[in-house]
Amino acid sequence: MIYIENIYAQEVLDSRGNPTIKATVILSDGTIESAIVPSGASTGKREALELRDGDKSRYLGKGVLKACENIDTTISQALIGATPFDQNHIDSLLKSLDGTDNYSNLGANAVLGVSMAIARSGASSLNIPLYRYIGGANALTIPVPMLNIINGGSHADNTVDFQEYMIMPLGFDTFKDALRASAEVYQHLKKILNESSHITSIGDEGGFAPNLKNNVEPIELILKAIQKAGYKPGTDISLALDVASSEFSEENGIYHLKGENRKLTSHELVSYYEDMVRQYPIVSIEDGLSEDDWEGWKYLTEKLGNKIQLVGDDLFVTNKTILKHGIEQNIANAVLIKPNQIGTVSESMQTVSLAQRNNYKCVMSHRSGESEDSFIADFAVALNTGEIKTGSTARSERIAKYNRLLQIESEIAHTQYLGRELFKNNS
Ligand code: 2PG
Ligand code: MG
Repeated sequence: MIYIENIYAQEVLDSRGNPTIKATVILSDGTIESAIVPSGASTGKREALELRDGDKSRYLGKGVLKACENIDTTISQALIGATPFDQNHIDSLLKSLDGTDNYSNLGANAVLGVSMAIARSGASSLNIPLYRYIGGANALTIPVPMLNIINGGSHADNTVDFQEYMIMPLGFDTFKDALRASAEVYQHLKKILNESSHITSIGDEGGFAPNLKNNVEPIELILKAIQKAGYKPGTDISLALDVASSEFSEENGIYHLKGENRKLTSHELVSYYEDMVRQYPIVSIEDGLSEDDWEGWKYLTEKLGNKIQLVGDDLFVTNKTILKHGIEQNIANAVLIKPNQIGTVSESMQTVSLAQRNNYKCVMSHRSGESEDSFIADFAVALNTGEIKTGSTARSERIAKYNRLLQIESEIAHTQYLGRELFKNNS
């Protein structure tokens, strides 16, 4: 019987140059696999705990040596000898070993690294791809990407309040064509920014980060780029936003758009979105209101929930209990899936399954601090999430996921790319 022979951790760097965890698992058959954990900037309050050392003499307090030590001692002691092929059992062991709801003992970064590395080692030992190992025969949907080509908010040092302006290539038959079109739009956007004397430096997720006069100008620029590239906005390529509004909400339910120098109530912000949706081909808005503004979210969902996708990120933090409350109260209609918000592979899968059973859409997602690890590409295919958000078509930590999806698409004989079908029920 094949068993886990060793588990160890290493402190490595993420795409922002901050330390993160690389967990490695060795099986008794000689299989060695690793996983690197990502890290967010605009984190939700209710996310699982990312354990940092807080020792200011190293990495400005951001070191992860304690979390590494937890892997090297407590976690490895508990898991050595176990089978790698029972992911749910492994993840339950990790959960009870930690003993808290949010992994505040061991650190969700320690736990997720091990959880992902074990899944990968299981696949590798059986000599099958990760998406097939996790998803079985049903893993065949290559997700539609949401590509973040203009960065603002806490992912860039510019005047744009909204965090992410994304394109969604819906009008294509394959992921490969969809990605090519997106990359062309990105290059045209660069030219357009250059021609209008805007800077073309990029933000954390590889999108451009120009200083613009309001939160609508990025949309106008992107629409121009889509047309210049020879595509039809709204037919070939649509738009998606991650407003990340928890970042600029104030305690009293007021949203402070600093770039536009004005303050709005939740209802006013919803009207702002309604105007945008009327005017532009926007098919999805993430975190349109803050994680604490559930009343506002109810209103937002009433107003726009049957027209566009409303994604809860900070709102649900990949947590099935919180998502369940949202479903019961008719809040949002989609959930962002970030494994490090919840801690393990199995818990992420449970949240996806709850969403899918209730007709909520799922968007697999990277974090703004990423690495070369492409686990989420396989994970999205395995769970048929149908959508993935993993940055623009620049920066290798983003491209690693897109390139992996190209590989998967070429490996599976009959994949499906559901671009045109994704939002066909929306009015
Ligand atoms: C988000 C993410 C990823 P962060 O808000 O959706 O784009 O950002 O990882 O900083 O939370
Ligand atoms: Mg978000």
